[in-house]
Amino acid sequence: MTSPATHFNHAISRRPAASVTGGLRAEDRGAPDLARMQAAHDAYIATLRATGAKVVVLEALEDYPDALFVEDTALCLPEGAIMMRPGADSRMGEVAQMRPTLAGLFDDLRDISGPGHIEGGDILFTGREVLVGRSARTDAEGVAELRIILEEWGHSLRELQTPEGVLHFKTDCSLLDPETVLSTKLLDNGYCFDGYRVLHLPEGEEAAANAIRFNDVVLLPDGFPKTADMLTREGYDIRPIDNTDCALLDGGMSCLSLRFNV
Ligand code: CIR
Repeated sequence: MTSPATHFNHAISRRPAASVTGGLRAEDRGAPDLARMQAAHDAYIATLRATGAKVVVLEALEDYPDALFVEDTALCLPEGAIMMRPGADSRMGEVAQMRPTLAGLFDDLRDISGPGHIEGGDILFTGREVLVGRSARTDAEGVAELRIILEEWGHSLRELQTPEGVLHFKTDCSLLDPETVLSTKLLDNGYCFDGYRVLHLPEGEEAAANAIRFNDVVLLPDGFPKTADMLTREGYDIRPIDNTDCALLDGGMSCLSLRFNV
């Protein structure tokens, strides 16, 4: 079964720049290793391409250390794309860098014009609805502006809360198929995923929560054997990807691409 929330013919990624070593992070656990990060990024793109999707790979942007985390700049839906308005000042300029690429692909391109803020990492499209977590990066005004556009496109938006200390809503969850969500117990507090089947991350493997279902495979951070076993037992075809360096900047599988159908 295919769904516009899990099956895609296109993706956009951006190469990490040397400046990525200065990327934002909640806690400093050391700087990422650029060469290893590039190798992991290559493996990520090859995995997306192996499913048959066309992957556009944009040039690195030295002025924007976090620009490889393209997901935060836009929301791509079947009806069109919406440029976000990041809550991190240093990331605001990334939106204008992404806009021309999406303008070339989408007939209907909208902008969150502010004053509110919203980042793509706080948005989970499940096919039946759009879940948005308010966070330190995504505020009520940003969500309200998104809601107006989504209502016009016939999507319902459910506003939730990203837990304190968690960067983005999707830092702690992923869509595995239109009925199933992978989530930390912390995020799945009993109401977020009402109506979905929820698989909880095994204890100690919460950092594997940011995975992506992309066509018939699930890209999962490498090094989480209990999660890998659980998903394999559940019938998912997993592709482990080294996330060591992105994790130092609070990034995961979803952040590294925009995924859509055109
Ligand atoms: C940031 O703090 O904005 C970046 N270092 C990480 C962004 C991760 N993006 C995402 O989860 N969508």
